[in-house]
Amino acid sequence: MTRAGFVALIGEPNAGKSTLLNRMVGAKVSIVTHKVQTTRARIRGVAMQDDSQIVFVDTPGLFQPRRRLDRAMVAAAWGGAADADVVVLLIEAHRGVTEGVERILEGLTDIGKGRKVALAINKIDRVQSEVLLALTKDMNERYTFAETFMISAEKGHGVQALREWLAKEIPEGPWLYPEDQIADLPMRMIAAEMTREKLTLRLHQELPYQMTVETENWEERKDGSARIDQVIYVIRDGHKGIVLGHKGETIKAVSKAAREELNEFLGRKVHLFLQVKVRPNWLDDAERYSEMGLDFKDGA
Ligand SMILES: Nc1nc2c(ncn2[C@@H]2O[C@H](COP(=O)(O)OP(=O)(O)OP(=O)(O)O)[C@@H](O)[C@H]2O)c(=O)[nH]1
Ligand SMILES: [Mg+2]
Repeated sequence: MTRAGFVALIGEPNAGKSTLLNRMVGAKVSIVTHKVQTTRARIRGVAMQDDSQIVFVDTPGLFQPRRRLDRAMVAAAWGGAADADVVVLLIEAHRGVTEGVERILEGLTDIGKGRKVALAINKIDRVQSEVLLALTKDMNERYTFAETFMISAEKGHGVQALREWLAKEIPEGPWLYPEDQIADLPMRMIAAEMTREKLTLRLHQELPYQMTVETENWEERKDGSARIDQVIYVIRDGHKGIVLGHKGETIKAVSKAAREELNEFLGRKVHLFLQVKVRPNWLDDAERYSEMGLDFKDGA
């Protein structure tokens, strides 16, 4: 008897959801940075455990949205939870029960009605064990979690126990993907995300939140390599200058880092071409949202 089901990973921005998804899948499917609001849409990664196929759904962090994009991201995250068989709430061990976590617990009163919710206290490598016991008690007094796990998504501690528990919780049924598939996301989007990760790591302050990357063209070449053309949309002329950098240094470094990661991911040579376009209104442009995998209407 096989099992298959969806497990949504939810939590505040930066909780480590994407890091956990990548560890569960065993490959880098979702981008990770030290900055908040890195993930913008739902990203599916597939993991096998015994006879169970667990489809992990990484979601954007839950926060109080201000802009249209923020609202669409938060809606995508709650939508991921509402569609899942099991929900895992990630919190950061060293930050404890923040206001943001309290707000998520309020949201869970509804979402939790139709499905089990597990708590994963992440980043346990950053705290003493006494802190963990107190936090576990506090969180379980606030919400009836089906189970509590203490993990380090980055180091791997406790992750196998979570995986084995989830494998038993998802419903019986045939697998949803071929056994060797690890992601359900168009390649052009994975490629755009890789470039956005490298940009986010290099750019400061608000700029990462005011740009988006799209793959415009993907050409398979006869020699087995791929030519990938991407556009970086920014909202101001000044931002274009910053993304390009002095003598084009920044964009060159970003392009090199993204290309190297793509080469490795695809297992073949990639020629990556990046172009920067100024689009003052891209944050209110429906087409940009569908390219990101978001629903424009959710941001209204
Ligand atoms: N020390 C420590 N750091 C971690 C752990 N897990 C994740 N991180 C770090 O936390 C930061 C955020 O990780 P992400 O996986 O991008 O977090 P996220 O929840 O997906 O964030 P958003 O996409 O912004 O919602 C990164 O710098 C990770 O390296 C952990 O177990 N221990
Ligand atoms: Mg993320």
